[in-house]
Amino acid sequence: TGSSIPAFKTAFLESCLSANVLTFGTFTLKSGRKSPYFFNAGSFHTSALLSAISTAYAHTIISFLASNPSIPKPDILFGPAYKGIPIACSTLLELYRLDPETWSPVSYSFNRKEAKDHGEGGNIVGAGLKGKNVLVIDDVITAGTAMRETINLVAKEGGKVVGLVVALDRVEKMPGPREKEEGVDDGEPRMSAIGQIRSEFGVPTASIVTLDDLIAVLKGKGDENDLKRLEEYRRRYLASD
Ligand code: OMP
Repeated sequence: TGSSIPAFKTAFLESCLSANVLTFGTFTLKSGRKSPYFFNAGSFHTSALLSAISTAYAHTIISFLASNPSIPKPDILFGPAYKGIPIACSTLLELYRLDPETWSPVSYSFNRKEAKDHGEGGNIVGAGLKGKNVLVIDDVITAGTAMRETINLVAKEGGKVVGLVVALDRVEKMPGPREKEEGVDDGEPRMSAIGQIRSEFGVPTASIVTLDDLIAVLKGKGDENDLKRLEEYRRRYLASD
């Protein structure tokens, strides 16, 4: 129920709803799934919204690190291009504001989408990743494809991913072989994309909110029909962990 959600999560979701960062309709996802909702981090483009999203990320990161003492101190906050870029920069500023002692030695960086062969060269803008502890920050996880690409990219640059933080964990199960080939879900239970990454790469993960938090906030407030479609979608694709 809504009462069990921390106030900052409710506030974050309410900002997303009022700014249409969260929208309802029919959306084809990167995974091919047809979703009744979509989270567009690109719509967080006003100063007030940027402040709201970076504050929510910063609080999530601080409690994530506090509750996972085995995570080494991050050297870098890495935001994958494109949507991760303003997120990483603004969140690092907010972390510094909240706790300058811990965060002043930390840098941000991000990747170029296009390879650059002149000037300073390389595919990374900001701090280099070689030998560094990298905390990855991104917008959404669905099937985990984007996150896997980022993990590989950081490894290729010689960095070590020490944690992953997203705004929204859609808590969807991994696509099975039949879904990958024919786009048809076989109805079998499967682990979540984030859970799979956590166990496969041994990397701890966190999210500001999940689909369940969104459903809880929408109850009694949102459009009945949207809510029904969200609950149906959740039943169909909900992960087993
Ligand atoms: P996966 O790579 O399947 O985990 O999908 C995550 C990516 O899909 C995100 O980084 C976004 O580019 C995009 N996405 C959204 O931005 N919002 C959503 O609500 C859903 C997706 C998506 O396509 O799954």
